[in-house]
Amino acid sequence: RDGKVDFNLAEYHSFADVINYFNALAITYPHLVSVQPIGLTHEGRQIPMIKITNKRLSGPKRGIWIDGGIHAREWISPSTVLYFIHQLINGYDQDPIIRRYVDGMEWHLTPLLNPDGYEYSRSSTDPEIRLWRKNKSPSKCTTTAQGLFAPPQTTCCQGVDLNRNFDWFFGQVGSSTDPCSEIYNGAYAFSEPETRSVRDFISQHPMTTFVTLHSYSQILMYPFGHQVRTYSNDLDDLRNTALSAANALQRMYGTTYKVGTGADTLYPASGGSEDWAKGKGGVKYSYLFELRPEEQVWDGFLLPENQIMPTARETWEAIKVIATHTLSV
Ligand code: ING
Ligand code: ZN
Repeated sequence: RDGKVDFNLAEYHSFADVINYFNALAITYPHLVSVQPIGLTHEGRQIPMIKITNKRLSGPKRGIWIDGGIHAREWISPSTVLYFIHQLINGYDQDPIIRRYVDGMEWHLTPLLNPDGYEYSRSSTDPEIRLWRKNKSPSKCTTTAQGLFAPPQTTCCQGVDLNRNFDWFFGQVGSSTDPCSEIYNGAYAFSEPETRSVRDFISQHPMTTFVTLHSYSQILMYPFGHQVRTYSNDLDDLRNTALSAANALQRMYGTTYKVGTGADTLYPASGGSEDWAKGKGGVKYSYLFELRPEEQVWDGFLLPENQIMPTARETWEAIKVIATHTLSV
């Protein structure tokens, strides 16, 4: 439960609930909160972003970006970002560490980067719909020859995998040019309003830190994910920070995380936001969390609501480590 604003963090929420929650926060905590949508989706929804900082303090502040919900079916990710928002706002008067974070940094939190996909995923328990991953970009058709005497086949499909649509070795590995694929990368880099909104916001608001939340597998990734054994020149700093973040996370409930690049821990894939943020977005600390549950389960996207709070709490411990490093560079 939130303090002054009534909102149950322990359940999954609709897009409309999140919008209403943000508006209530902006009214209740005007000195800390601004609501600043970063763009419009294909279906005309606003992509909600909340900025949290002590507005009474001017002067330079470190920028930190956290997004969730880039993939529609990964419901735990938006819920975890909402918990971070709650912690920052409600901890401000109680906890001196949080006060340092909110005084010294500008937090930019986007819990639902893909609201069209999220709302679609919420609309049915039919696996085709509940397990939707992409956005809801208009249908694209491809025609393929069937051989000498059969007529050519045309198939049309909706949606781009937004985490293949960033400009980082776009279209090279772990992505597809087939619009019907789950990992369809789109017609060109930044063809999608959701990815363009991230690019445009970050180019206008430089960030020290970029964090993107996915599920599932319990992995904390740092760049680069497009090729195995490929790292930034400050690898040691990124890796050591990630290791202490994963340690802090584990201390809470014993949840174990792997730490490494996406390519080294899972599979190589290009066009991801975390790689783009580090490689082209001017960010120092760039991380991707694969939240609960562990890798081995088959129904990992259907995380029960009773796991929202533990997942959010332990992940917040990791975020605090990353925030402390953000303040110290
Ligand atoms: N996982 C990420 C994906 O976009 C990833 C992880 C990114 C792996 C980049 C390797 C490289 O495929 C989810 N949850 O989709
Ligand atoms: Zn994902």
